[in-house]
Amino acid sequence: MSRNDEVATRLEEFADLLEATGVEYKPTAYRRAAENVRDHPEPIEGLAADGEESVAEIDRVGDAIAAKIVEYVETGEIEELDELRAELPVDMAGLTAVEGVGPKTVGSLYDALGVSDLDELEAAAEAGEIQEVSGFGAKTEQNILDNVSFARESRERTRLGDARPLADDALAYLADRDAVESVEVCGSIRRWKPTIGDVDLLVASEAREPIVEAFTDWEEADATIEAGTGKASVRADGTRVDLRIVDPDEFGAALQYFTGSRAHNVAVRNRAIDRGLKLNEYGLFDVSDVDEAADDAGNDAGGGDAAGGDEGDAAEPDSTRTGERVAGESEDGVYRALDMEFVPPELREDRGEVEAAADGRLPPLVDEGDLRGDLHTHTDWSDGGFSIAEMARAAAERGYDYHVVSDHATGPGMLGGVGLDEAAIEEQAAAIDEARGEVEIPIFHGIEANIDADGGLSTDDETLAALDLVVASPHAALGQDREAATERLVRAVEHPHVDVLGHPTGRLINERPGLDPDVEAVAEAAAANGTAIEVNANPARLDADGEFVRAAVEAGATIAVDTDAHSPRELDYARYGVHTARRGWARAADVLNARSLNGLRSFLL
Ligand code: DGT
Ligand code: CA
Ligand code: CA
Ligand code: ZN
Repeated sequence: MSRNDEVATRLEEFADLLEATGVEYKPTAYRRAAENVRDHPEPIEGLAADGEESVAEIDRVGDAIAAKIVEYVETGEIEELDELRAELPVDMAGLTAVEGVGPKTVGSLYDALGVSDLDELEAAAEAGEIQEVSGFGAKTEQNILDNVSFARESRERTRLGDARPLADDALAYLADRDAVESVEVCGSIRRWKPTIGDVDLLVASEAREPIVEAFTDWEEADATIEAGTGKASVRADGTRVDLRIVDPDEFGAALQYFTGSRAHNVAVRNRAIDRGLKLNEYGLFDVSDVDEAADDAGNDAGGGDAAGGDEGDAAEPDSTRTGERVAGESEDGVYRALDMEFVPPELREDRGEVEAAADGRLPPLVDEGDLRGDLHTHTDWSDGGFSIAEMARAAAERGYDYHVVSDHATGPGMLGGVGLDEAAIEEQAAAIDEARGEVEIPIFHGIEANIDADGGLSTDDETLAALDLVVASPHAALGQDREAATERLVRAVEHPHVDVLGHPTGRLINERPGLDPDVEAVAEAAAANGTAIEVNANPARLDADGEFVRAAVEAGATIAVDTDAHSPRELDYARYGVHTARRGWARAADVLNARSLNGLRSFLL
């Protein structure tokens, strides 16, 4: 965390505490200042060293806030913040993670009931105490009960979009150390799970200490949790990062083991056992000649009678190096020695991939390089920050063959006049035409229409018919029950003008769960109507998720991998979408925007 981030976080905490104690206006001022400090290009400690005036030159940072920033940089504390913390000793971040609970609610519930953390909040709601507090009702209490466990989980897991860049940074840093022969990420992050518990890194090296030392010296490491001989853990940007160091000839087996998932590993280990082999983090061993006595000396699980072992034995591997080693240096070699195809990490969830790899029928998964364009992007015509030509040019620079502009239409969930009405869409058509003359790749004029609570669209048919492509997405009424959500989405994909069902559940990872439709029913309707199901690659969404994609692919529906970019930089989100599609077993052939320009055109006919 940079000092700018750190200072911004303190200012935000200040804002929350002020708001919780009933202060008006000031919280907004602190939040705006926090945002600008966070985005400010110069290090805040340098400005603070030059004095309050320099700090106050940051936009929206007034004298009073500048003084507090200098105080913090100089002393590590803000006296007034400490006083507020003492007045309201609560886990603000944890409590406000509950959807619908803001700082004001936290303040009221602390005053009335002494609620200070998530456990106490849940207990108070379960006891029916919250609806008795003035200003609260049964509905609020039920909302808290419904959302508290989601909030608890959110606090513990990091979004892939935050963890992956951190892991990439660590990878690049470690790859640069002399003693490191190879380095890889493993764990859930290598499987591209939407959220991750911790980041796991694996290094192959003959050395140990210099690597542990380099790792704890990593610039992003805020604290060392543990530093042993073969492993170490640090905290970076609030996330735990685990490092293990193994000998180069065991790297493949360790990579296989620490990539998980546990369920996948159990299934693979059972296959090894069936073949008289033993698989653990050190390698794949032929144990058919190992006698019981020698084995007992080593370990009491699995081993000599392994060939007859059941899942119970396999769940806890025999973690010795006994037997003749048949594979372990490369991960590919481990799978090969088990007569399996290499299993891409995204598939390792024990959902049939072990059987498919053994039968040689794993699908050739879509790759990052397969995308030929983006079908869902925004410009400054709605809430994007860049012009039509700027966005299309950025797409061309990425090597794409075409670009789709799909700004928001008006409708439910569009606040502050963000969306385009029918007249504005027509006006935009002329602007798109103009941009076509300035950019070398074809630009399609699309729209992101809103799906009403009952599945209708908020833009009229005539306007939709004139557009090149229609993405339809839910933005409001996301708390619907399963039946209503399913009917709504099925109706939307059946709409004759809808080409792509955008971020189908509307979930925001760690923020709101979104709709929970019957994905098979939606997938079948999409296949029957020739409507693509979007994997929205924004790491806050990853929607549809792997499971939904799998249902879509199995139903024969088409997938669209879109970034929903609001800036050229956000086009980089594509990789999260591709790997999410891979988690759903999608091939390039399943992906609409992996098709050529002509392929896309014929789909849209
Ligand atoms: P996470 O961090 O909660 O998102 O999930 P993972 O899958 O990264 O889990 P983690 O970090 O606890 O461990 C990384 C991988 O290492 C895990 O996927 C499988 C493997 N692993 C670690 N400890 C064990 C164990 O005790 N038994 C087995 N079978 N596998 C383990
Ligand atoms: Ca992990
Ligand atoms: Ca771990
Ligand atoms: Zn949207």
